[in-house]
Amino acid sequence: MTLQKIVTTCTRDCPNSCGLVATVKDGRLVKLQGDPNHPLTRGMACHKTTRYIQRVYSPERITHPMRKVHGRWQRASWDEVLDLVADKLKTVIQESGPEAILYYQGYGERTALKLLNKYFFNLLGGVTTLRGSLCGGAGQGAQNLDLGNRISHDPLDHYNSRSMILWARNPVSTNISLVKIVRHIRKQGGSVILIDPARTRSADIVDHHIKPRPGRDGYLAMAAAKLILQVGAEDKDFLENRSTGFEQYKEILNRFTVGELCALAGVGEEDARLVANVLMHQKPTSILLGWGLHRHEYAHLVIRPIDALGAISGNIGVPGGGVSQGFEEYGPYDQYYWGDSLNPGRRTFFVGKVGEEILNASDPHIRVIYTTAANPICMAPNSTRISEAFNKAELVVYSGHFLDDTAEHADIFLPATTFLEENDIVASYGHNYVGPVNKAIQPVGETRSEFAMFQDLAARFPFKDEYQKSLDQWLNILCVPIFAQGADLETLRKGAFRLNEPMVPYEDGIFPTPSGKFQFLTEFDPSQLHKATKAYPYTLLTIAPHDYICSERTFAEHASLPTVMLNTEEATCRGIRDGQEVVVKSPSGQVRARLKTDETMRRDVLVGERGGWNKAGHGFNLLTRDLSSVVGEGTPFYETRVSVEPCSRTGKAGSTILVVQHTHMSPGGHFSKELERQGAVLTTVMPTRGELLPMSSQGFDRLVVLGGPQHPCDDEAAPHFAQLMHLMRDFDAQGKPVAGICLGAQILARAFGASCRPLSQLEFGFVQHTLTVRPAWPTLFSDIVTPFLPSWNFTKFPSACQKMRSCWSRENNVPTSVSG
Ligand SMILES: Nc1nc2c(c(=O)[nH]1)N[C@H]1C(S)=C(S)[C@@H](COP(=O)(O)OP(=O)(O)OC[C@H]3O[C@@H](n4cnc5c(=O)[nH]c(N)nc54)[C@H](O)[C@@H]3O)O[C@H]1N2
Ligand SMILES: Nc1nc2c(c(=O)[nH]1)N[C@H]1C(S)=C(S)[C@@H](COP(=O)(O)OP(=O)(O)OC[C@H]3O[C@@H](n4cnc5c(=O)[nH]c(N)nc54)[C@H](O)[C@@H]3O)O[C@H]1N2
Ligand code: SF4
Ligand SMILES: [Mo]
Repeated sequence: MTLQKIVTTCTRDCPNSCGLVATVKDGRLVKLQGDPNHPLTRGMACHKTTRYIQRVYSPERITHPMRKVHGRWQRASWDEVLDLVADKLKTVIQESGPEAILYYQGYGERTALKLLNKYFFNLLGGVTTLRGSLCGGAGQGAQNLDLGNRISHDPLDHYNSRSMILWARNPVSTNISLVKIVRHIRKQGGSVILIDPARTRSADIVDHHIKPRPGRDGYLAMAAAKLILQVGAEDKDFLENRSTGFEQYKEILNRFTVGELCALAGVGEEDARLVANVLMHQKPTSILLGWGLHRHEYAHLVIRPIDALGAISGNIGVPGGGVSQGFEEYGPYDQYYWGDSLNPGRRTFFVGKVGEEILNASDPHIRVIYTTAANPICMAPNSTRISEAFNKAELVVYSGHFLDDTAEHADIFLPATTFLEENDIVASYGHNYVGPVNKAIQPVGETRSEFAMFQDLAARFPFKDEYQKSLDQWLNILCVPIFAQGADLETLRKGAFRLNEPMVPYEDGIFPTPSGKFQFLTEFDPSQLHKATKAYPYTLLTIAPHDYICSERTFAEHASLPTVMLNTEEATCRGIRDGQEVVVKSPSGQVRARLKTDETMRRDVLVGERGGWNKAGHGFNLLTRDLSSVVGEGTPFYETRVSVEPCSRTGKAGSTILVVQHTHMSPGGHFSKELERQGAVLTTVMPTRGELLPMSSQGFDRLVVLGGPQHPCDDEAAPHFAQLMHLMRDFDAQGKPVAGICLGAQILARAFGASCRPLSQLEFGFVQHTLTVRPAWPTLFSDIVTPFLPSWNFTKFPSACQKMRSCWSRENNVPTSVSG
């Protein structure tokens, strides 16, 4: 037995960028823990990552290249797919020019070597790429106006804070090393305030939770600023000597009373007083802006007043203070190797409107889309438009791990390694350390790192000599700016290295603005802020899920429906209650969901978790609007208004289905989930738990009998079989479809007098199979479950098909059972 411990860094889209130790036993990853030697994360790792081992070895992971032939995925070799891609790129460039190719680089992994992806496309001649951000653009843009260049306090400096404001940030789910700091501040007697319209888990670790109207907390910041000015507690030295525009900002403040500002922000005056008091009496205060604030069209009108509040209260440029947001994760590398200077002036598409941009593109049209580490069809706004755009392309290449929404729209699937199977270097957007990405295990199956994929692809092009270098050679080139700070590749591989960035930015009072000073917001036109309409009364907040990073999950991990949260009284007014199925509608689409009510919530928001896949019925971006923030080219996901209605229970979508389950070990799975997604109401009865089967089919439209460990003929061990067979016959007699799965299929056979017998040969594992009678499903359930049946009923579980030859219902003499 060999046991190895490998120091590495979590590269997932998370500001924590934890140092990790991977334990590998006989070549297999068995444990992932926090690295106690990491100076900031100090042995922490979240539950998502300790569970990441399941993702690496998931049976749902795609571990060999695939290509789509006549709409169906087929396994292929690396040479086959890379030849195909290279040939198509060459043809398109020759016929339409390089801009007919769109390279879409996502946020899944942002390491040093990822610069080279775009470098590849620039060597190719400069394709169409993206601009703007789905994540942080608006906030950066706004802070750059005030500070010149957004620079955040080193998180370790927050240990110097006497108080903290988590402004639109949810560290319990999204940034766990802050949790420790929050606890430290409170233990020292300081206050921590959370400002968030939604009730998140972070509400449990703070002293106060203020719930402003989304996109309007600029008014709260103004109210608090006014209160500080009213008592003369402002930082006069800073305002006089290190800022410009304060007089104009004061004029903006003078246009409102504190009461008016609080009303506009949707908070009480006591909330503004609380913020002001903490800032005045518990200095220094670190104000931490979360990414929730970026997702508004006028995000700058929220963020700039918060910066102003930081300045007025004397919290800018002081240890333990600051208005901090994030860090540049691609910052420390040699930016030349994006390759953008090779082809200046190439076309870019705004990422927040990418569907529209692709569809409107002409001269040239987009013919090839190449995506890496991204799931735009799920994660960018207005999914429907993006699907349409992807469907129009001649070739879509997807590099990733699972068959998510974007992969489903692709023609070529390039199976990528995870960070545990590759070597690299990673910087963070949450702190100042770069960390090693050290390979813990050999790539699973035929997966390859993107670095290896692009190296191999480049071998098919004339620029191969320029591009093909060893991984170490490339890291030595890309990391030159880090080496200039005293590291070398050896040091970087051993553990976290702190970049030469300030603990406390702007400490010298000099700002990289045109004036060299902090710049106040000097114009403010509130008429620009949106109003909710009666038809769509709620602002949809699709926030970070606690258990996953964005859409990084598997299909099977999805519950049947996503959950949305609404204020309890508001739900009552709409005639809906906790646990009920609802339809969430926006002008662009609708999504079915299960309602959770919460009496502590604001009444004007509906909260869901982002990242669930469209194909699993969880796609909230089917509802979101695609537009750009006014400043910073961010994506205002939260400018989406929705309505919530109870699900209609009429027609096909309202089908009422009785499900008979034989053991808690064999729940409904994909089949039942899909029925629910399509609107069926499932009533599950488990006779083995003593629950009674109904006497007849009355009140139900269909029957599903699931599998289980019982022998299909052992009536003594399972005395409910007789009643179940009676029920099956009754459903059938009433013309109501019956589906049996595994054991359910066998009982169905018995119910109609067919035999249930062992196969003539030993059955072990998967065997080749063919469809016997094709049109069974259309007559049974396919009116409600069309999307997924073809891929999994008879094709994936061949042996079950054999078993089912004997299972027939009288109706049309077709099989009525499947194995899942
Ligand atoms: N578990 C987990 N961790 C993650 C991620 C994940 O998906 N899951 N995603 C990662 C990524 S990509 C990012 S960008 C970060 C995001 O990290 P965070 O910013 O901490 O999380 P979000 O949920 O994006 O947004 C935070 C909060 O902003 C609130 N909010 C929205 N609009 C407003 C507003 O107008 N005013 C105020 N005051 N609050 C508002 C939302 O209700 C939400 O609770 O987390 C990273 N970490
Ligand atoms: N409605 C709504 N939508 C949102 C947001 C919101 O708040 N609300 N938040 C936005 C935010 S903050 C973000 S950052 C974006 C994220 O948008 P995306 O980056 O498009 O989405 P992710 O779900 O993070 O998908 C990243 C994928 O990369 C894969 N991956 C990880 N490492 C690698 C690798 O090394 N190589 C390859 N090829 N693949 C890899 C992961 O498995 C995952 O499938 O979504 C945005 N979308
Ligand atoms: S997902 Fe974030 S919190 Fe979890 S281990 Fe990775 S970096 Fe740390
Ligand atoms: Mo993000």
